[in-house]
Amino acid sequence: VDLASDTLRFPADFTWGAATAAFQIEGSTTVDGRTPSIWDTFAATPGKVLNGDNGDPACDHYNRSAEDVELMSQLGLAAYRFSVAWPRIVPAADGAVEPRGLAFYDRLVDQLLAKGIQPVATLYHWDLPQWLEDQGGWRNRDTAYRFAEYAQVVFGRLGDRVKLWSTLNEPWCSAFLGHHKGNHAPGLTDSKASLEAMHHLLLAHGLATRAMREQATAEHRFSLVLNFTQGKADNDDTASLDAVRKVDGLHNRIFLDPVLGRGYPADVVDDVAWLGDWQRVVQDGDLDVIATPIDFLGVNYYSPTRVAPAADPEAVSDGPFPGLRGVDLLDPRGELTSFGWEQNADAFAELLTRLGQDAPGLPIVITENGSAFVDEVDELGHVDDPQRLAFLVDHLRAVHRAIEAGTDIRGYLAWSLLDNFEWAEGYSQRFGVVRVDYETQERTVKSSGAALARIIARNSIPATGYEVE
Ligand code: GBH
Repeated sequence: VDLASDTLRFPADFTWGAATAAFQIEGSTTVDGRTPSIWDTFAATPGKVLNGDNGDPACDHYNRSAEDVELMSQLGLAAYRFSVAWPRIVPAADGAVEPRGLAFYDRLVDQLLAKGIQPVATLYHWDLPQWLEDQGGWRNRDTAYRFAEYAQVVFGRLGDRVKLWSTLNEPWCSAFLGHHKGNHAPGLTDSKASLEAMHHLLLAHGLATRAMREQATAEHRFSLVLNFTQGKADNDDTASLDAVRKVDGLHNRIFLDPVLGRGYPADVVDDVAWLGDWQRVVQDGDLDVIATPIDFLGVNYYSPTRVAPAADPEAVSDGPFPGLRGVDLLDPRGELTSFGWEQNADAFAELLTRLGQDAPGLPIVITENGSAFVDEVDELGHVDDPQRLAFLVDHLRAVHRAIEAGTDIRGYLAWSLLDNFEWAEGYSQRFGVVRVDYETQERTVKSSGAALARIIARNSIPATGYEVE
């Protein structure tokens, strides 16, 4: 690391890339035997997704993967994180495997390898087959076993070429946004059920990791991708620190601790006990399965969470955290993204530094980080997005700082390669470093994307300012 100069250099073997997810980019939702996922159902339900948007045609990536891989190659990506659509692989309750679904990912992996791009596969990025939801979805323990079977199938087909695997993307969102807040599929608002879904998701992660490890070689690396936030209070009195503790517990620790073999954190279990006995779904041996060792942790980070102690310590907090009481969730601060999220790279550095201390010896890959802004296309067809570039550079400085503080961070994958279907916000929020024109499907590398390419080529960022030569 180059301390003295005006350049912040990343470790020589640092892996640069970008990420996407199946439902957000593929389109072709009824093609080659695919059946609906819970997100197809949710999007078809009036009022759930902005403007009535749905997964078709999205970025038409299903038909354009060769072109998109070429684009990745032009950007110099060393790695590409994608997800596999479960309803393409196991479309129906009979459990039969759909060869055309597997063939798509098989081709994608070959296209990536032909360009020297390392594939990073995520098995579940929120698109649960609707047939499984009809059997109770993540509220049903059986779904965890079905997931392990599906993982084995995909690993069996791609594992000869894909070395880096993640089981779930952000089970916090699947469990809590999907079953408590209800703004994500399947759209339930049952707090206790959301904790049961959480347990089954974590169980699914452990079972799938075990199943894949049985077929694995020494080169394979298994992981779970969690979304983290950093709780922030204005004061450091006991009540403020307790508000931070609660949000940290229900966002970060309730997922990370059991995976690290520490079980569900006692303080959080205590905080949510008033919801009822969700731990009735925890069976003997489950925590051992969930604690199956992972080789790296995928960290997704977007923004901090501002909190203050509530006047009434019993008051139930509105928002995404089941069972949270006595905490006011405050508005984000400063210049917000178009999504209304706070931009706070210092909080990212704090989070990463703490993770390095809390989980020593566990390598971290930043599996998502990025920002949504309203982009303008100028007369020349260029997209200049200085705000997205500033977000990128600020957050890379945070990563660099955390590495220097001792956190073992192996790579950074920008969210996202392409503008795409932003869940409940439909196509209104653009996170891509490449613009997608949804009428023509034309791709245009934004100025942030061009800068990312230069950052990758240099393996460094400027210490100050946002000019990337
Ligand atoms: C990720 O989710 C997803 O993995 C990805 O698919 C998605 O496109 C991307 O980020 C951008 O959204 O408003 O109270 O729910 C990030 C999900 C973002 C969830 C911040 C929590 C704020 C809290 N997180 N969000 S709340």
